[in-house]
Amino acid sequence: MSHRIPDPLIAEENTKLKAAQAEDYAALGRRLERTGVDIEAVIAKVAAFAVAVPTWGVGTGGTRFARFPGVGEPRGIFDKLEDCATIHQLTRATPTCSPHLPWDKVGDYQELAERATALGVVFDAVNSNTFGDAAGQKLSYKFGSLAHGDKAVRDQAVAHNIECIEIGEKLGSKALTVWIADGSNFPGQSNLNRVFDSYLESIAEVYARLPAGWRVFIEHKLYEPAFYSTVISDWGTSLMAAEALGPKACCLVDLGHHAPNVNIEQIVARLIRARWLAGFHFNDSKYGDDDLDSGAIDPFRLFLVFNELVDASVRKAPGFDPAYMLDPSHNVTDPIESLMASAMETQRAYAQALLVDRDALAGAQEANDVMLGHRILKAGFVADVSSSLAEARLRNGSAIDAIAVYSASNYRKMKPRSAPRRWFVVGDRLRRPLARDFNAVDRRRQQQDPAARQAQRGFTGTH
Ligand code: LRH
Ligand code: MN
Repeated sequence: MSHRIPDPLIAEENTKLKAAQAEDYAALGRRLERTGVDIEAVIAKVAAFAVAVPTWGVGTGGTRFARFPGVGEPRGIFDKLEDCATIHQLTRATPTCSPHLPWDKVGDYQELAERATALGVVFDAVNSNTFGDAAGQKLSYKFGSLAHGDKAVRDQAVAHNIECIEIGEKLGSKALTVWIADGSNFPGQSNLNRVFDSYLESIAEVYARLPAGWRVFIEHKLYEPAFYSTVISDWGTSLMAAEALGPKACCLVDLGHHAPNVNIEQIVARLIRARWLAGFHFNDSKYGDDDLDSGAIDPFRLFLVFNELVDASVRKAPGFDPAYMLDPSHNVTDPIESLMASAMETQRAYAQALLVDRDALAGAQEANDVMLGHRILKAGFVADVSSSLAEARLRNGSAIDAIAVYSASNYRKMKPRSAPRRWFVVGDRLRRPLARDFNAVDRRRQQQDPAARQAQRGFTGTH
């Protein structure tokens, strides 16, 4: 690892905070004891909480307007793995990372798998990408991929997804996440039924190639980049597809993929009841698919989602085995700081949901004591569980204040990574619509193919 935050620095920073942490933790323990909650039972669960980091999230994000890369940007998947390892080193809540292909393509997957193991990072669900045209790709996905009108394009997209499964097998993944951008911008542009039929036909071919023990996560999204209709636009459509495919298929909920004010926790409750919940892409949003840090805008909504998840785990809901992943994008913050914050705020929502007195809540609901029910639930949300999260990190050998240690570490400056300046800060290039592609540099090195390099020049970086 080019630079690992030294453990003595973590210990040094913890020493400064230990006394206050012990006091806060003891106070929380006494407060919970009064409500019949054993804080040690909560810590045990919180310390075991895990959420995957998206490899595509450790580089600076951007929008169609501009991208402002920071110092020490990851140049490719090997750098991204180091950053994922650093996030886990300081939070002990992110043991896995979710790769995206072709963005994380390399020549030697054995080497990549060994590198991840050496860094203590495990590969989670692999994500396919048929929402952009990769270098050297024969047919364009401009008008769709798995639901494209042309069978040849659908076949190309099916082949890509099967290749993702094969690469995922080499990396130890156990699931494939399929989000497609397929849709239309104008009424009349596509036949709303035929495109879904085409999708079902294509995804069935991918489903048939799932190895034993694998699942396929179908990710719905209301709109963007399609702005009139999206083929897999909502949980109902996703559920119809999963039911058509079979038990290895299930529905992934990205919190940013719904119309404003949609009751996402109720969608989660329905998918759990139907035994089709795959898991989550946690992030937050105020308007559209803003991909902001988890819990940054509406922590109460995140808490209400975890309330459904804890309720399901307490009553041992059949088939309940959700995969937790983060999927934010970072335009103005250091991605590592933000991903640590997202992981810890997701963990906070889980801890708060663990505090809900479920028997008393059921009693109030049965008695239609509306205010009592609301207050019992809200009591979990208003509890300050910060010291229990910090205690879990401390006991897991990491930082009481992960973000303080990170900023004290000077990590970015310590990394011998020259920002691939020549690709991103050439002025005119920023005016081009940018596509999300973090390791153009990697691929170019591999391809050494002047034509591909030329094609690459138009394809620079990240969203
Ligand atoms: C689509 C999405 C999907 C990823 C992409 C990077 O908006 O949430 O999960 O493939 O972001
Ligand atoms: Mn997502």
